[in-house]
Amino acid sequence: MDLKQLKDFPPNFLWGAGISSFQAEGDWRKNGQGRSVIEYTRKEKNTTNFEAGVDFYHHYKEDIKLMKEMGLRAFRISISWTRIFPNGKGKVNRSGVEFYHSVINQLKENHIEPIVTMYHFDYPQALIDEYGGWLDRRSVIDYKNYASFLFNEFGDQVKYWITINEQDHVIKMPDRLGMINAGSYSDTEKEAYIANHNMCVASAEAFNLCHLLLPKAMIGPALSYQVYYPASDNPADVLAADDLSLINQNYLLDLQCRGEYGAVFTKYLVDRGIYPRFPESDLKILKQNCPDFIGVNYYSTDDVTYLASNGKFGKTKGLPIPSQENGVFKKEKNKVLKSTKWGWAIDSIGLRIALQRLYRDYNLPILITENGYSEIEKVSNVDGNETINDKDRIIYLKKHIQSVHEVISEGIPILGYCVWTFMDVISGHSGMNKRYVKVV
Ligand code: BGP
Repeated sequence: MDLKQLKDFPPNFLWGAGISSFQAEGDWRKNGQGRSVIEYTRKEKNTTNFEAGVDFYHHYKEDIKLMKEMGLRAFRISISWTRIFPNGKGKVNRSGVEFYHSVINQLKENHIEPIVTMYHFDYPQALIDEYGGWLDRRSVIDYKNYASFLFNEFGDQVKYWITINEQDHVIKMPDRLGMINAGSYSDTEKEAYIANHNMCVASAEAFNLCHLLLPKAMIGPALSYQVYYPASDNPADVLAADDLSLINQNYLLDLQCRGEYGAVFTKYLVDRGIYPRFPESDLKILKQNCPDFIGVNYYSTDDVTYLASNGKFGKTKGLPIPSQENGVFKKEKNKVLKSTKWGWAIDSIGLRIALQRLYRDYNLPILITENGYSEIEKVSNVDGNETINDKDRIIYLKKHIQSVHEVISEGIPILGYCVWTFMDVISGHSGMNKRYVKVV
């Protein structure tokens, strides 16, 4: 609906940007850093790997100075678990700890609020080698110990914590779970939901620890949240859009914010024989320990039609995130919205819908942990100066921020907005060509 008047953004609104350790830092396996699954992750053809990153490790002081000049009030970093514990647990690498102290101090000195993600895709390879990582219950203990170390070490400086980045994606990407030889998601669905369960219990343990040790801090997950539109007014498509929203994202928030699998999701897992086995007491842990906010990575929306089983019940297609599942849904191209070169629909109203739905369903403050526009930048010469025309990105950001402004005016508590990103980091799958910032 149109709003008659907009409220001001709150004075303490976290106007920020974000990066992740593996995309930005570089300094690969130097200064004591251990191996992570990222080293073995599927890489698109002809793309850069993450070895050098964009050298944030050596340039963070200059970078933070630039952030200050830009007026950033918050910066989301992720801590590389294997810089702290090269083997995922046990012996601490002091040089890694000092690096993050220095980054956080530098941010604080420049009046930029650090937002710290504890694990952003780069899971310790040593834990995979030892017991299979998230597929084994021991992963919960190791994550809890890692979280406890971070809270004790950095807790006096860091107020905003993010437990796991995009768990909803990680469980559907076998290589990020350390299953290097896994063929496709459909081969490994059972494992995905075991990993998902362990991650949820680990997160709940971290929420609990954070609340005990750092009562003034706030902690929450960051998930990739999309809006799914029915591609037609056929009720079967409306149901498919709801179903996809449940099996891709709401299932996770139901577990983390309500401590329950939910009736429809339980039936989905049981029908496919992939409901994980776990002790009954886990549900108590989940119910008693909920996040203080929801972090949202929002880029685009999708249209959805119903896809009949046709004798292939539960068969999925599309990697790493399925684009269809027989008996549930099939994604379709939206006829109204434009897309980026990577096919992501550009939809600022979708962000407003996403924020409204999240607040309606979970009644928690929301932090926009990622939002941004990717492009293949073309340098052109204007009056003897090399420049890039990034008009489309400016429009994208303005419109998305307008949506945030509208939901704030509707009374929905939004803690901040972190653009992806401030620096020219390497894309998760598409190397250096996919850019989120203008570089000249
Ligand atoms: C999110 C990740 C980020 C970042 C972003 C953009 O899923 O949390 O790490 O990569 O997507 O995606 P991409 O780099 O593939 O364009």
